[in-house]
Amino acid sequence: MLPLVIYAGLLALASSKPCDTEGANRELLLSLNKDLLRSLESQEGLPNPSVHLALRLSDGHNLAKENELLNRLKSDLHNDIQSSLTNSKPVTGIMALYSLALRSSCFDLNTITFTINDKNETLLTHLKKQMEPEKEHIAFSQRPLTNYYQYSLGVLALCVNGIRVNNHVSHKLIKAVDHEHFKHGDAESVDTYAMAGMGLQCVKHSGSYVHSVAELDIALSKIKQKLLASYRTDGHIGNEFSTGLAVQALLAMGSEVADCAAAMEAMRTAARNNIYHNPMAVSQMLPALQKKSYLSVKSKECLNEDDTLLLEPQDPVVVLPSKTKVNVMVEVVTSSGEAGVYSVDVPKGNSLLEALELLKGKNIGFTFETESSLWGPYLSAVNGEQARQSDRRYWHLSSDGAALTQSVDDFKIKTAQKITIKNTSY
Ligand code: B12
Repeated sequence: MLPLVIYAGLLALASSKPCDTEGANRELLLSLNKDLLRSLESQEGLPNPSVHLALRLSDGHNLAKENELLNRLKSDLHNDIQSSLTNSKPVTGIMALYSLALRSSCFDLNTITFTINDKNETLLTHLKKQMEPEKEHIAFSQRPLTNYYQYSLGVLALCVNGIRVNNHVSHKLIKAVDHEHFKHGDAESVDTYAMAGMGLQCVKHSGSYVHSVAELDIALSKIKQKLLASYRTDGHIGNEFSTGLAVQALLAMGSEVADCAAAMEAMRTAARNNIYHNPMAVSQMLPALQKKSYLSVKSKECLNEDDTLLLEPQDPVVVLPSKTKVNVMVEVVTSSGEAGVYSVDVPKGNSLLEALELLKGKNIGFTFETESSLWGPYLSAVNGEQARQSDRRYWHLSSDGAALTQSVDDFKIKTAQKITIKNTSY
């Protein structure tokens, strides 16, 4: 009897941590999936179509909560896009994400319409129309009205929803790959290469690009090569926040899962180290960890879905402010090159946003404004000076000379440092 018990014990040990990586990975996926679902409870502002998309691409579901989010997208996000359209604001990216979110729930997109000048047209007709001024803008200034990331999202969303993408629109994207026009600030934008890769791969599958298939293939292999060349020694492609999209794109472009293994492991390590607490970050990496891409939405049927994803009640986490304070020097460099330096002591662990608020409260001439975005608060104005997208300017953030890879809200102050906020053109 005793040997049997020992044997059973050994078996149980062998099938649990730390050697059972498959089980541990499954648990990690489940916990990320739950984090994303839980983010809906605390979500302020507009419902996030990227979160919906990721929930729908997951293997496990909570159909009631997903449906609730879908309804909020159809009302709140819809109204917001309608009001942007009325005010002639470009909406390519958000409209594309909205259409992908609806498609991921197998919702009939023909029933979704927007009105401009009393004319009611479907979402996809509007999206197709949005691509025209984007394309015209590229023709005279080498860049879309919004950015190449949103332009690629537009191509992807139209194609995934079965709409034929205008050959000239695809051609402009192919040329931009060729001329290496995908920048994020002054660095290459891995996220944009990834999104363009998924968009163009979809166009290739659809067989609608009749300009030159060879040209399309060259662009796709260049994108693949760019993504693979962006592999860091720690396994991330680009940075922690572009790796998810990069893996999605590589998978969509036909790479073997094994070729992405290092990147997947890097994302799992980052997830265990709580790097992905922003729901937007989780929404871009979770599909990749489940070996899916936004292209998978095209074949989604929404049949016999698992509905077992439940959220256990959680004890509220009370974070007491740290008694230790650290000094933050904030340097502001305006568009004319003028620099001003401010100093503030903040509780260790506070966000940069909290530090800036403390600084503002000192009434020593420092002010700032933020705008909400899918990634959280975007710093839009400092000391009354706006850095506008329309002027191709933004407030670039760095800490001791290293560019921040997170928002003012996500970046936590752990040590004394100098933050530089510089009005930069791009
Ligand atoms: C284009 C882009 C920019 C452009 C935006 C203007 C433009 N041309 O449209 C520029 C170059 C200005 C920019 C700036 C920054 N960016 Co940027 N950006 C992107 C990119 C490639 C696409 C965003 C987009 O259009 N999304 C589609 C639309 C539908 O979504 P949206 O939320 O409405 O889009 C707006 C916001 O995303 C906002 N935005 C852009 N970047 C950032 C970054 C943060 C932190 C926030 C809160 C908002 C924000 O601008 C978009 C257009 O209006 C994403 C890549 C990605 N994976 O999402 C990175 C990305 C969002 N950016 C990132 C970062 C780090 C920054 C900076 C903080 C860099 C820095 N060190 O200064 C700054 C923002 C500083 C600030 N003032 O708050 C990270 C964010 C990661 C994170 N964990 O938060 C991403 C994911 C890139 C990456 N892999 O590192 N960015």
